[in-house]
Amino acid sequence: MKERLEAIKAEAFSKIEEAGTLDKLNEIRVSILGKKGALTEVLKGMKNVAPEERPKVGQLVNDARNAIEGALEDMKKNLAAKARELKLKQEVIDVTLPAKKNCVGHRHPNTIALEEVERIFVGMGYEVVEGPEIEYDYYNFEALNIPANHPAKDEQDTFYINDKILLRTQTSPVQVRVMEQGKLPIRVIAPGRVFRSDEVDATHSPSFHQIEGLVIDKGITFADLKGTLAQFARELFGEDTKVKFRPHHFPFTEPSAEVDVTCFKCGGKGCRMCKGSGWIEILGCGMVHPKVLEMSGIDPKVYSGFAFGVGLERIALLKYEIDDMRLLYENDDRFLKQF
Ligand code: 2NM
Repeated sequence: MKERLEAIKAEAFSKIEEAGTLDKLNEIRVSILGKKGALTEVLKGMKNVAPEERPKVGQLVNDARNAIEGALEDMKKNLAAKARELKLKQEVIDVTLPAKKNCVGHRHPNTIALEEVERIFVGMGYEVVEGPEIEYDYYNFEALNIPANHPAKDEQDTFYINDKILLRTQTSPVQVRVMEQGKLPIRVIAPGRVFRSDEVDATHSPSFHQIEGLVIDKGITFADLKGTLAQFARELFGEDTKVKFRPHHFPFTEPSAEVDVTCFKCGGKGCRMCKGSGWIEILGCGMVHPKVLEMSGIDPKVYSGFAFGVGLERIALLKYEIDDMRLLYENDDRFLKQF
């Protein structure tokens, strides 16, 4: 029995010494100490040992087990340390490698212009509102006093889904929805994507963006409109900017006007930017038509208001002196990075 134990121990020590990996070491543990292991077999043989001998033999088996477990544990620590050392060696950082370029995104010129316009109007107490891009004919045309025979309604100009539903051609329908809610006074701007069946060229696209403004309260006059837009122009194009209102026609406003600003490039003397005139057209506006107020449930005898609409791309092209609108949609990184 004693010799058998010595033999098991010797074999165990030599196998442990040669194990080399933690997996192999575990296999060795099972083959000796496991249920069917060599040492366990010896314990099972105890029934053949004389009763008076059993404590002594039992002690020997325990000693052997402890010695083998100790050797296993030592080798385990040893192998774990070696594995860790190897891992550290493999994961060494080469500080001489060129760094990975950190490509930070960039706001689109449209977004920069939009945020600038929003900042100006929010600063004057306006709220920014949004609405659906797919609209009812009612909100896009009828509620804005645009009659059925108006050229804007032509299929040549508007994308129709069916005879009642279309892609909005302006963001005014958002403002109709605000007026319908009946909470007065109103002071909102409605930015967003609009659609018109236009051929693509340097100044046109079938999908572009508008920012429309609407103010309704008791006693709002054309003077409020002029003061507001003059302030807007000064904040957007510089303190010395002047505005000029030219009579115009829109079905949804009366009176209506188009607004020019003094050319921020030449200060009004005339240059390439303003095609020699000293003025640049930037938006349309007017006093909201009484019929429009009435259709949305606002009493035109009590309330009055003004509205305006400005093309976002037009502002971005002017502000950044871009001469072709198509550049805004190509998403060429080299172009976008410049602003
Ligand atoms: C423009 C020009 C003039 C306008 C009118 C309205 C509403 F909903 F109040 F009737 N919203 N926007 C308006 C007025 C838009 O764009 C060139």
